[in-house]
Amino acid sequence: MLENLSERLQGIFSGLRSKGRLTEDDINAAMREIRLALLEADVNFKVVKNFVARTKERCLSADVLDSLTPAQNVVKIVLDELTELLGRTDSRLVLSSRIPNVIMLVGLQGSGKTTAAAKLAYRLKQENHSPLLIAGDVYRPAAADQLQTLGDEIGVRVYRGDGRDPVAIAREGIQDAIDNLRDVVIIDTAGRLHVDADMMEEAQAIKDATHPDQILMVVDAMTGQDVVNVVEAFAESVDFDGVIMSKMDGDARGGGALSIREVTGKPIKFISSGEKPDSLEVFHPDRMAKRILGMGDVVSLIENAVRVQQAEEEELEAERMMRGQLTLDDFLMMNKQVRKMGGVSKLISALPGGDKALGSGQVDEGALDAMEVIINSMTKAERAKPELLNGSRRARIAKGAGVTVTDVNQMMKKFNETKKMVKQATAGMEQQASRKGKKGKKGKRRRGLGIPGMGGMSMSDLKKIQDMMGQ
Ligand SMILES: Nc1nc2c(ncn2[C@@H]2O[C@H](COP(=O)(O)OP(=O)(O)OP(=O)(O)O)[C@@H](O)[C@H]2O)c(=O)[nH]1
Ligand SMILES: [Mg+2]
Repeated sequence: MLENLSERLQGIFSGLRSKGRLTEDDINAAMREIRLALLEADVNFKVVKNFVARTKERCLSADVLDSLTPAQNVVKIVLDELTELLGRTDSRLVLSSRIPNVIMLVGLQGSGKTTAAAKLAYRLKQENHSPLLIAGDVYRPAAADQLQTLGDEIGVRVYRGDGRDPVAIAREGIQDAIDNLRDVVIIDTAGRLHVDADMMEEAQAIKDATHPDQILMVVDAMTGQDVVNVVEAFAESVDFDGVIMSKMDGDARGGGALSIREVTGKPIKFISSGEKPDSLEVFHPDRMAKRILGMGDVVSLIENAVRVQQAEEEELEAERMMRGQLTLDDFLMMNKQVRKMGGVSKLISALPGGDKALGSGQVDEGALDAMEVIINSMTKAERAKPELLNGSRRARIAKGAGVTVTDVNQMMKKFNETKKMVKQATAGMEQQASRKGKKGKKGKRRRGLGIPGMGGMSMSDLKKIQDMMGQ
C-alpha cells in the first residue's frame, strides 16, 4: 500500500540531495515529479494541485534555497504538508458521557463494516469498556451470522433482534445494552454496491431513531479515485464524523486515503490492515506521512538539518558567553570546535594565505587531547572559576589526568593567555561594530570561523594561538 508512491518520492529526494545547492529550476522539476507521482498513486487531482502549489511556494522561499541544507528542507516541507493533508492531529475516538454511547457504521457493500465493527468492539473491550454489537444488516442472510461469529470470537455480546427491521433492531439493541450494563453499542448496517437513495434513507432512519454519538464511515482503501465521490455522497446525506480506512494491507495505489481529509474535511480515525480483530490502529497522520516518505531515512535527515541549526545556535550562545568571562568549559568547547573543524592546522590552512602562515612546522594535534583530559579531571566549580586552582588542586588534577603538575601549569598558562587574547579580540570586534554604526552587531551575523571570539582575529592572532597551544 502506497509503496510505489513512497519509492517515487524517495527517488525524487535523493536526486535533490545529490545536487547540493538547489535552483528554482531544480525545485520546479522536483515538484513536477511529485505531482506525477501523486496522480499515479490515484490521489485526487484537485488535492494534488493544491498540495503541490502549497509545497512549491514554501520550497521556493529564499530561506530554503539559501540554507545550508536545501534538500533536507524540501523533504521537511513535503513531510509537513503531507501531515497537514492527512489531518495534522490524531483524531481519536472520543466517547461521550452518555451511556450507552452509540457508534454507527456506514459504508458501501464489502467495504469492511462488519469486520470493523468487531475490531472496534475488540479495541473497546481492551480499553475496559463493555461493548455490544448490533446486527443492523437484515438483507444478507449471512450478515448477522457473520457478526455473531466475530462477536463470539472476541467475547462480545451480539444483538440480532427479529432480523427484519433494522430501525427496530437498533432501538431494541440500545435497550438490550442498558439491560445488560453495556456502555457502548456499535451498530453494523447494510451496504449497497453503489450509493443509492434506499441505503441513505435507511441509514438516516437508523440515525434518527438512535441519535448516534459517532457515525463512522468505513472506506475500502482500494476504492481508488472514486472514493472521493462515495465519501462526498455520504457526507451530504447521512453525514458522518470520521473514517475507518480498511484494507490498508492491500497492494492498491491507495491515493484515496490521501484525498479524503482534504476533499471532505472528515478525519481518518482508524486504519485497518488485516482480518484479525487486533488489526485496527488509531490513525496518526504524522506517522503515516513519515511512512510514506520512507521513515528512518527521512527522520535521520531531518535530525541532521536540526543538528546543523543547533550548532549555529550553540555558536551564538558561545559568542554571547565570550563577552563575559572565559571559563575552562568555554576553553574546552573552543578546543572541541577546533577539533570538529579538522584541527588547528586545517583551520589555518583553510584561510587565505593560511598555508604560508602555517609554515613548514608540523602541528601536534595531540596537544588538544592532553588539554581535554586535564580539563575533564577538574570539578565543575574549578572549570567555572579557574582562580580556585591552587597547588593542591593542581596536584589532584594532574593525578587524575595521568599527567604531571607542570603539564597542568602549562595548560593553565595557555588558558590565561587565550583568555587575554579573546578579551582583546572581542574588544576589537566591538570597536569595529561601533565604527560601523552597530551594523556588525545587529545586522547580518558574520559567518566567521565558527570559533567563539575568533571572528575578529587576524592571521597573526591565529598563529599566536597556534603557538600557545604548543603546536
Ligand atoms: N485484508 C483485509 N481484509 C479485510 C479488511 N477488512 C475487511 N476485510 C475483508 O473484506 C471482506 C468484506 O468485509 P466485511 O466486513 O464483510 O464488509 P462489509 O462492509 O460488512 O460488507 P457488507 O456487509 O456486504 O456490506 C471480508 O472478507 C473481510 O474479511 C482489512 O483491513 N484487510
Ligand atoms: Mg457487513
